[in-house]
Amino acid sequence: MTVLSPSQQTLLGQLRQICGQAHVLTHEDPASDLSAWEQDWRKRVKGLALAVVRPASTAQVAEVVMACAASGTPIVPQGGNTGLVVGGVPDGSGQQIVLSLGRMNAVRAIDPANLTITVEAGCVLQNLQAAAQSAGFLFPLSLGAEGSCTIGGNLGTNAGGTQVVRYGNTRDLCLGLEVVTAQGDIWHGLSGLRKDNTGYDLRNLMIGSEGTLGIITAATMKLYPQPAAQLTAWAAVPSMQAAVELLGLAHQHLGPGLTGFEVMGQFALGLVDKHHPQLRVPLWQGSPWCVLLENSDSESEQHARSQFETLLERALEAGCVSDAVVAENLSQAQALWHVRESITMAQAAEGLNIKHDISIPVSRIPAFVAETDALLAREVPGVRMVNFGHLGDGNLHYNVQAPVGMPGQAFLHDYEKQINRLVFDQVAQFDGSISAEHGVGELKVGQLPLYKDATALAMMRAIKTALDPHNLLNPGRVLGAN
Ligand code: FAD
Ligand code: 2HG
Ligand code: ZN
Repeated sequence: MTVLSPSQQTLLGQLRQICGQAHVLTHEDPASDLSAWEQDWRKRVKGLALAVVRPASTAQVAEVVMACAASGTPIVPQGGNTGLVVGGVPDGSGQQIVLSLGRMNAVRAIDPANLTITVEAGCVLQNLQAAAQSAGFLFPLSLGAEGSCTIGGNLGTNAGGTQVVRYGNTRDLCLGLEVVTAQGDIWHGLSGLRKDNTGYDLRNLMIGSEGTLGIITAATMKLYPQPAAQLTAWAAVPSMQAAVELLGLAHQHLGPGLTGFEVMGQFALGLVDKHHPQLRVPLWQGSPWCVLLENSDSESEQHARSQFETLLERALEAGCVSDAVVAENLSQAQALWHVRESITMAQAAEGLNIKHDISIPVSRIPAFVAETDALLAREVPGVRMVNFGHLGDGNLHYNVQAPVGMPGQAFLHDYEKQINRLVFDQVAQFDGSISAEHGVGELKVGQLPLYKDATALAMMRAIKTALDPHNLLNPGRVLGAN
């Protein structure tokens, strides 16, 4: 058990007064297990929290921040703790509090005429989607962790997911924010305005700041009409170049109906087949790549199906598809998406691995993959590439698994630095980004100075110092020691 200083004891007393005894969890109680908040999703890091604090309202968040600021206690905001870059767990010092937004999960309002929904930060993404659907609308943000990630975390990381090709990232879906600042003030910015040029864009600054500039307590998000029909197809493609050609045809034939375009490498699908044998993975054994396409149609299912058929016929003629299936009904479509969304879990089951969440101009992806695969195979013989992702957005999950027989921990210890360097140097050569949608967190802090424009970094540091001069909000993340 950690021994607490008198000022920490005082702080815990204040936090219990603010949130209630039951909502301030500490290691003082030997029965309480805080690992769900202290361990990151990928099991890369296990921190030690001074306390896990669970406020129920924006006013409580503000009071918690003021109490922490007065005692100089750092705060790590946390939503569903599904982040993949070690951004939402405390460090190992036992000095930081985790501010868990999970109890703030209400849907505050839906404005059908304005096409907006206002929700609290701890609202689980799937519940937000369901609330939109019950009101007759679509909230398009969609990702594999949607059953446990929260809209606060999605905004904190500017999450992408599988519908970006049509609807954009979380930032593009947000019209307003309510934020508690590092001083404990509340910014009431929940406007549902689509136009507002009254100065600096604070909303878009907060989005993607990974809890380092403010604590998002609520958000007003955009709603869309539900499509009349949604069809999913799965295509085997002979090469990454063919996948890019198929993407071009899909844009041409489906226009704004193209709402998903995911690419999956053979080894990634093989892992799903191996670790999730109950799932049926189509067409993967005979093809180096498969593509999942989604067509959302505002007319009818018949129209969507005939558009899809024309697209796939053209693609077969052009040789960029070797075989394809179109889901006959919703449950078949869901089964196909389930395969795609299971790759991350299957990869975790195979062992600790190195992830590269990168973006490259779509046109250059085939050359990037060919060159980088070859360089990696030379650098670490036997290395296995788990390559998949949102090709429609130029975003690959270019992940690397240990050679057969090498334990994941040893692989990371011996090779992570050199593999990261090799891949990220390649990304830079191809004018890409080393973080497309997962953020920087702690895992990529060391990489930013190597790959991000120095002037941009200096401006980021100046903003952090201005908004959080005592470095209380998620210290060490994004920018490292400030
Ligand atoms: P957390 O993990 O709790 O936190 C993430 C970051 O946001 C931390 O820095 C945290 O401090 C900050 N934060 C959390 N809440 C707040 C708040 N209220 N105010 C300010 N900062 C806050 N990501 C994608 O982009 N696309 C995908 O397709 C995708 N698929 C995934 C699939 C799986 C199986 C898993 C496990 C993860 C996936 N992710 C994906 C990553 C992850 O789900 C997203 O980053 C998600 O947005 C994190 O939400 P969360 O609520 O779990 O946030
Ligand atoms: C996805 O697209 C997520 O499934 C996770 O962003 C990616 O596991 C990964 O590397
Ligand atoms: Zn992704």
